[in-house]
Amino acid sequence: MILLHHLRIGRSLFTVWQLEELGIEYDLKVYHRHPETFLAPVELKAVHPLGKSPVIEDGDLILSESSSITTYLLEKFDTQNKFSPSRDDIANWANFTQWLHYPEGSVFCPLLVKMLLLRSNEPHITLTPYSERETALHLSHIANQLGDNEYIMGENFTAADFGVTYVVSLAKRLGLLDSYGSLNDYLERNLARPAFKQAVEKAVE
Ligand SMILES: N[C@@H](CCC(=O)N[C@@H](CS)C(=O)NCC(=O)O)C(=O)O
Repeated sequence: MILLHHLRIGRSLFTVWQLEELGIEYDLKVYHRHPETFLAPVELKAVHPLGKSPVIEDGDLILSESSSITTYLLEKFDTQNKFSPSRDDIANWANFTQWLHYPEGSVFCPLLVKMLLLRSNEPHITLTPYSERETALHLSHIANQLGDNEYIMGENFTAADFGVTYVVSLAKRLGLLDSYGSLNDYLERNLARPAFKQAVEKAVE
């Protein structure tokens, strides 16, 4: 059975959501952040040298990085291609992988900078313009890709929506969604999914 090392509070909730959507049996091991440093506890370093979450264990396999965990779960459990396109249309599949990796690869960094700036409560000569420019670029890019569609790949929910929902939810928490109506709707739609609610019930105390 898959064991997910789940750190409160953070992106591993979105891995719990995936496990729920895919109907996979799993166990959760819950960790809490240090109340002052907000860092993960050292016990997570015994699981994986980076000491970050999510990490899954599946037999002898220990796997970190949200998007590679998603890829693994799809390869192993999404045999009917319910959440990912088939590779028969290689261009469509490649486009899907682009959206699968984009949230962690490109969007998270400027959001993190924004979060740290909000915590420091002071503008910074280079970081403030960087985070303003880049967050606007990426939120507009996501909104353009969505267009009138409900999901990031079009009419159907796919695994690419897990990571995109995560970064859009973080943008919302940082107060960045006011002028992005379609992203607010997208977020509401995805967080209302029964599997997300189930994940919250199991993984949020
Ligand atoms: N790129 C990694 C990022 C993992 C990561 O930074 N996780 C955060 C939680 S959202 C963490 O464990 N932070 C605690 C720490 O750095 O001590 C992924 O996609 O999983």
